[in-house]
Amino acid sequence: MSNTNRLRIAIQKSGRLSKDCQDLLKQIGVKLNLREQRLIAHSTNMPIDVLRVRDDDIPGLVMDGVCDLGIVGENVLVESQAERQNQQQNADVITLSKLDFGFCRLALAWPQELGEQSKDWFEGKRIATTYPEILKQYLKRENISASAVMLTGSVEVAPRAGLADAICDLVSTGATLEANGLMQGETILESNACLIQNPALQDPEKLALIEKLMPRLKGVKQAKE
Ligand code: PRT
Ligand code: ZN
Repeated sequence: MSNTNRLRIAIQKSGRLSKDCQDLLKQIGVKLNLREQRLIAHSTNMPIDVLRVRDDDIPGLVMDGVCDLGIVGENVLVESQAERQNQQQNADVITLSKLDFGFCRLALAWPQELGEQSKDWFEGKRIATTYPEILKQYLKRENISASAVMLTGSVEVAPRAGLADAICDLVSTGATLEANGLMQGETILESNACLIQNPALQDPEKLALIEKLMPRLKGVKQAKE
């Protein structure tokens, strides 16, 4: 449990979601001194601390109550929930809001030279991915017996390197797939960044602060529409 009476929000330290997270906090009126490369940034105008971590750590920090809120891609959240459920660990969060950044899709892809393929093609194949749990759930749902090969980076080179027959990776523009001679297939998960809360949070002052910030967040989202 969080041992501070300041609201703790986990965001990605450096990566695709960092700037949007920092901008969002600013837009809802949370002033932060982010110049220093520190793990924790204290708000100068509200009882809020921002923890800057790797995105993969954010769901667990919120589920375990180390942080009260977190901003993370649904892809990372869903994968982490499945992993924790497998280990009989608590995997509950409240999704307070889907945010309007971090859009991407988790999609299947295979070497372009093979041309269009149906789902049957995946039978018995090896699929490289950073999201093995989401992939396994999809394969189960679709009754396909294929294996997931876990890779934390450079997934798109796996077929060429002979490590896998196909991949299941995040796509936004499709340029990476194209550059690696891969053809995009079915989307198995659509993802946005989302704001999550620890469901066990009970501190009335923190809950009141969240209640105060949520309409501002809604206002920022509406202003962009
Ligand atoms: O260091 P840390 O662990 O915090 O960061 P990370 O390297 O794991 O994540 P990062 O910063 O790359 O991405 C953070 C989050 O941004 C992801 O979890 C997604 O929710 C979201 N996001 C949105 C994306 C993309 N778009 C995206 N295009 N994450 C990754 N990509 C990669 C993809 O893996 C592929 O390599 O970009 C490439 C494809 O992009 P296109 O435009 O060529 O299709
Ligand atoms: Zn990561």
